[in-house]
Amino acid sequence: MMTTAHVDTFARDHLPPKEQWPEFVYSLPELRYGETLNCATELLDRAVERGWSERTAVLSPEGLRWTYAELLTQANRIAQVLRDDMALVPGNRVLLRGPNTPMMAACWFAVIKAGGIAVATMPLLRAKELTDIARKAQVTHALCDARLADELGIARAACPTLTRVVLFATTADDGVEARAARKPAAFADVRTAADDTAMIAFTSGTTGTPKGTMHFHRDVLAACDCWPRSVLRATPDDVFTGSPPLAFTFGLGGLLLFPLRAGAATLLVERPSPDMLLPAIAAHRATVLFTAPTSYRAMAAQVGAFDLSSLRKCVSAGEALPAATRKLWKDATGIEIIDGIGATEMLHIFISHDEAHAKPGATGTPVPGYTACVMDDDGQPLPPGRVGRLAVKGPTGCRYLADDRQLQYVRDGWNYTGDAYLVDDDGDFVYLARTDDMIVSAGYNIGGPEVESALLAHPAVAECGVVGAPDDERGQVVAAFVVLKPGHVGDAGMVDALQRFVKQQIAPYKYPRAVAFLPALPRTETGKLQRFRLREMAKQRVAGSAAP
Ligand code: 3UK
Repeated sequence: MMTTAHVDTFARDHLPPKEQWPEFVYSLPELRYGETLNCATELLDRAVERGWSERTAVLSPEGLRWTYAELLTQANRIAQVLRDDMALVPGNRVLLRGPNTPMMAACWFAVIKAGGIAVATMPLLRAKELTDIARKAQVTHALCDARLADELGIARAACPTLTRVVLFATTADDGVEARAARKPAAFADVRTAADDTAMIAFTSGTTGTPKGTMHFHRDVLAACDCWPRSVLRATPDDVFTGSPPLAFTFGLGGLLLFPLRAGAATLLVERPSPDMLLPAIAAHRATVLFTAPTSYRAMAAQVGAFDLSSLRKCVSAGEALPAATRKLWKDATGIEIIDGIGATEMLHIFISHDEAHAKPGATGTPVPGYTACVMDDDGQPLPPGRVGRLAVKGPTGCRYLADDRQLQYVRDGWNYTGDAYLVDDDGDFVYLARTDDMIVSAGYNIGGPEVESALLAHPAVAECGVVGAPDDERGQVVAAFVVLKPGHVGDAGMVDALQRFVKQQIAPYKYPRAVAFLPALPRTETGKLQRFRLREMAKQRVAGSAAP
């Protein structure tokens, strides 16, 4: 039995019942953690003990640079602001709100050190979404970047439990920086149990109320000790950078936890659009890049103007990496992208490949520590070549905060990610679509991403999204929404050219019978295409007679 350090037992009280948990597998020797474990102690205090105190830990393009010792001290001081000024007790939930900055990183560690539970939120969230999250997680405290304080202020009125809010990125005397400066540099981290909840990450779901996924201290370290060790293999000389927000577990791992676990540095960019990221990489000689497929496409067009010779590893996740995008980036930079599928429920990446084993169109193989399987609708494993539901298990897994949808994500000990996959003859896992997004047209199953991949290979196509549109005759037809590159015109001739092009690339029955042109595609803050929006558009166009 592990002894919890949580005085506020909310998280433990709202875990799903044990019998609804996935099976947790600790097959690797590096995953044997002690029963008392604080992941912030392991990542920061141990880094300094290891002799990394003078190495750079975090940087910003604005010129800020903190060593491991400085980051540790800042986190220790903020932990005391939480405990002594804000009356935090272990187990309280602390909402974090801010763009990716060194202060946001220090605040994350401060919460964990003080035994709090970090509830990081995406910068673009509005009051309504913040309210949903704060109410669901019964958030008691918040540390918020002063520039994003307005929406949180509105949300607060509807969140009775949220009584203590302090702002950072401010010189105000009652702000985090000024308060922290008045605290001693040392702090004794709360000795949490390995199975105390360290963080609640909310999914960027498109339907229903957001789902909070609960991750323990040992889960955070397990994420650091699986994919990063076996696939990424960073060194202390690496400089990480990229675009995903720290509130998205792709960003938390890739831009904070993994670099620190490796003794490396992380360059945190506040507004990481391609035109900000590229000069930042060049100026700081970044070596490891994390971003989404759409951002690789956008950046590929601009690389010529920048010295990217420092880059050595480029990681893509969040949605499927089209073969055309992999090629575009390789042609532009010479670098083979590392693709990996991860999920908020799983904390990070569980199927991936390294640079040497990249295969266009495939995600890769299960990351050591994880097992993956393609199942039929009854939960029976399917043979290679057959499309089914992706199921995985490993040292991390799904525990929703007070949510019946636990029963959908976890069955028979497996985590079902909601993705349609097949295993090819080489044993590589190939993504088809989200299970709910498979297009069924005249009895054929078609994955939108495969058609998108084909379209992206056409020189006039900048971006595209393919969904099913309702059709009386065929049930659904394949409908493509295309963003053209500058200088191309979306006329009937272009529709015809794109349709013929797709028929040459993949089985002709998959070609888009409907093609429409858009100035931009609807995307989430995490770079994911919002297919439901495209489906709504497709439906409306059908209803208004002419298909898209
Ligand atoms: C999709 C992919 C194909 C897939 C995430 C890396 O995306 C992350 O988490 P989310 O909870 O979404 C999970 C879903 O996104 N997906 C992600 N990566 C890929 N599909 N190829 C990929 N490489 O549908 C999955 O079920 O937002 C990614 C690390 C941490 C994460 N949270």
